[in-house]
Amino acid sequence: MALTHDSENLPSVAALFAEMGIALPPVTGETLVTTSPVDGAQLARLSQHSTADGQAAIARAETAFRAWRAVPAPRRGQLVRIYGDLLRAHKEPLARIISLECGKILTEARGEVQEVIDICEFATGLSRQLHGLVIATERPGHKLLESWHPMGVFGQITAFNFPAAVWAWGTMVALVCGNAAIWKPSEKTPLTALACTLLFEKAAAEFGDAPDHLVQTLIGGAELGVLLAEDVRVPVLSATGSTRMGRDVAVRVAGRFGRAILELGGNNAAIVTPSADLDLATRGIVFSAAGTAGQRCTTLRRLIVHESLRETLVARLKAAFASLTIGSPLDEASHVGPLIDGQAYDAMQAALASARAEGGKVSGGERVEVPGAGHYVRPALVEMPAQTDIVREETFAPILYVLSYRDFDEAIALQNGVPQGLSSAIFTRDVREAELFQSATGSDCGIANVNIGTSGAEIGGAFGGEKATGGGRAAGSDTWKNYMRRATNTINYSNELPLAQGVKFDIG
Ligand code: UN1
Repeated sequence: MALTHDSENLPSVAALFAEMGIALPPVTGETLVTTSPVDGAQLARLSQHSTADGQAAIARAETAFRAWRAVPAPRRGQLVRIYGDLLRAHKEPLARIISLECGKILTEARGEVQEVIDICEFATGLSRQLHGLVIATERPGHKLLESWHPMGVFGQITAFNFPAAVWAWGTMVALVCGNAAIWKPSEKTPLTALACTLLFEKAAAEFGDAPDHLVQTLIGGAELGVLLAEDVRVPVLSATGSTRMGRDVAVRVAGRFGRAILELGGNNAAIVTPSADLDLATRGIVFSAAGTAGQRCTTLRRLIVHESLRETLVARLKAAFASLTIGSPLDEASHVGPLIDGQAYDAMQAALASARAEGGKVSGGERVEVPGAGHYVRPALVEMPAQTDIVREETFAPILYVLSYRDFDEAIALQNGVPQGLSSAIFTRDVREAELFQSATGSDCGIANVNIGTSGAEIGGAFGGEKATGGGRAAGSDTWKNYMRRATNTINYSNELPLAQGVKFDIG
């Protein structure tokens, strides 16, 4: 039996899988036990892949790639379109699996499945728009152009907090580009990964002539990520997670001249200026800071507020944080679900202790009792005297540090004064401040928003950030180029052989 559900209060994983017309494979060999952050109950026992399984998967993916690259891109797009339609039909059970397994509230889990559907639409359209340039040539009777080709096997390492969407960002685009894909999901969310992969197999069956093993998933520990990072047969690897993990992956991939697409930690800030609409700012701040229990890479972690507003805004935020419903993510009334596990809870409490030691005044952050063994907390607001060491670190929990500023330049310096560079926002009605914030001398992040929070980006824009965030752009805009190799082609259709740069090399 693959499923050994031991909670009476949670929906059955087996029933949710059955609703989608899929079933978990039987368990053999090494097993991985998954538990739900909702109440600590065991959700399932799954077979783990060994590194030998991983090696074999890479070999199968190479074979699949050789067939898939020859299929015209718009036809490849049809597979992704079918997959998107399948997810539309099964949005609710998949959202419930996500909620059960990573603890995000249902509306956000549904939003995550929607994000996958959106990227399927995006990638389907893209499948008719993969294009190169034709460039002016200096030689008569010649043509100079660029063409784009698939890379081969695309490897992907993803985190627990977006257990489906981040995979789809990369894999759906990689597929229309003509690659085969291997996914190493977080050990904390293998059920979502299996559901996504099994549904993909259904889409492939409906499509008809997709090669076998076009999309594979490796369930298991960090050694499988290392395998993907080190294997020269994986020319492009995307990794989403901590900066520590990304540094390790980056070095391994660079050591074999592979291409890495890294989306790592964020330490995102919002500046609130004297002209801001405070009602709108409060709503934007609370969703970005407390949503997903502070476990998005785009979560708002730092508030940089003009000193004249500090007291008013802090009072509003304290009231808003106190009014949030903390509880089971499966309860439609909850705003904030559990942290992923006890380790996340301990890291949050340790960060709050450091903040206190560095002069911070903490409100909230305490454990909230919810039946079962989940780790629920009230989001914390921490007024800091300065941007101290703990503020410059990313703690993956709902802690919002409050800093104040006097001059706008000081606000920008604080915003940029951390190692990470993912997302940023400004709340202002002053067009000069808004423009400056978005200019070359403003925010140094990959995302710079005006009058909305730092989280919840749409899939159309390129997503990722600078500095310790890793510099990668995983999806949206023209990031398909990351999943392809570029060839420059010069064609001579004349009877002469003029050399570039006027070089003469006459023979005979
Ligand atoms: C992440 O937390 O790794 O912008 C991704 C957002 C989501 C994606 C977050 N669309 O918050």
